[in-house]
Amino acid sequence: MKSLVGPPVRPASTAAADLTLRRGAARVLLDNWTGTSTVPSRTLYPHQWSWDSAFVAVGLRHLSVRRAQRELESLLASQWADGRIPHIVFNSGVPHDAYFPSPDFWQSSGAGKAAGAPPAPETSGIVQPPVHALAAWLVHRSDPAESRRRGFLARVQPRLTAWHDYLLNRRDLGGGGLAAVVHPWEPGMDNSPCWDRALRRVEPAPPSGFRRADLDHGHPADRPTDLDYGRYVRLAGAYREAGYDDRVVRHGFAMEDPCFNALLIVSELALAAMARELRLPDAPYTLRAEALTRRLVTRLWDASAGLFRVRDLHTDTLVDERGVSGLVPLIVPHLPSDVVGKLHATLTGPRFRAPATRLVPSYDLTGPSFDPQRYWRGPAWFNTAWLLHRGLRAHGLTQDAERLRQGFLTQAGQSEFAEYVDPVTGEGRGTRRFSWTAALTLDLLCADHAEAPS
Ligand code: 9WN
Repeated sequence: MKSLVGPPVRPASTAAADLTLRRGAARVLLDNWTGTSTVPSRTLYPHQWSWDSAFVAVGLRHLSVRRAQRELESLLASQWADGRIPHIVFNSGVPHDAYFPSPDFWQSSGAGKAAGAPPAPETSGIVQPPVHALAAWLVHRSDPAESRRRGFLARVQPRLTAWHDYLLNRRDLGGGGLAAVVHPWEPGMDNSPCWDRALRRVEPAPPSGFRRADLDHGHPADRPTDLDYGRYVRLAGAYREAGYDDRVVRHGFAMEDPCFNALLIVSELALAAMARELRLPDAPYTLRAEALTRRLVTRLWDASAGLFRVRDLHTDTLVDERGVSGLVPLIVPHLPSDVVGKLHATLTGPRFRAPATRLVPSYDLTGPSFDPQRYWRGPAWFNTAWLLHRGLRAHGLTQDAERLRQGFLTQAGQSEFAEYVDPVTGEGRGTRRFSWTAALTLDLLCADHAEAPS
């Protein structure tokens, strides 16, 4: 492996550079806006994605609070009656062959009808990490008067509560009080080495049965392999055949993911803040956040490794891999102090080397499966860096937070708002003009970082 370079240095004329960056980021969001929401990328991801929309709203609030509200509300309009927020909301104007799996694979309005899928629009049947309530709260905070005038929180709060209820009731597959993910696309870190062992149990769907559209736009060396895709298709197809009913399906993949559950905790705290604003009782949310924090530590913390692990519910064991997902719980405000200290040591130690590396690698730099290029197997992503920036600030680690922020802004500008970067060289990877990279750039340039909750 090439030697690690120091953190990128930002130009002396930072004010001028920031203005250029801000304009560039705004341009990406304007170009990727469809009229009701924002596509992650015009080419690779031409529909609305769930956690992307939440990150996009966090950035859009600095351009137009109304548009940020719309972004979230358009996603919530496709929520299923059982509370789930689907990971993709399909744009009916986009041809089916532009993205795989397309609506005719998921068949939400038919196969998902009993589980409460809306008759339109078509959606996927799986979910993504619950960062939406945090995003909604930040959108509210950026202009509380406008938010109150439009009754924004009063409209979104019940839907967000139903979303969390779904996760805590239907997705507590391990019985330990955490939400489980049932497909590698659900934690949003699709081909992380954390899933490798569990995926070996899944018989891949034959490649002749589907055609990948991602390779029309992405480089095969950057994207997941065909074998991984075959397994993704098999798992999603089995869920569809079971009517997306978590009460009857036997999921071939069931994991408790630390990032997913940490975001649930901060989003519960955001719901508590919303409840106070709406003069509703906040105790149900604060109590749930406290209980979830205890369970996160009990079920997923590995003190000897100094990070949170994924729990495989098929074997009821912790997965022996170190991914960035295991660091993201730093964003949880009420963690025990020894956990915070060890997480910080791991983040800054030889396995992740942040913020001395480019952002934060998605996987242990010294791990057996590290690959600086391929998707979630090493490359550094901007959304996880943004979450860790919030985590560092939440625990008073402001110097490292500021270094990470500076590194983020430099990489975003140099890579033309890339989807992710090589953590060693900083070279941009994946698609460019990627929406959440632009949105979170705007947030790191414009936000008052003292806003609560963390
Ligand atoms: C599958 C849209 C999404 C992100 C995910 C990222 C990638 C999709 C794909 O793109 O996943 O959902 O086709 O690879 O892994 O986090 O939400 O940007």
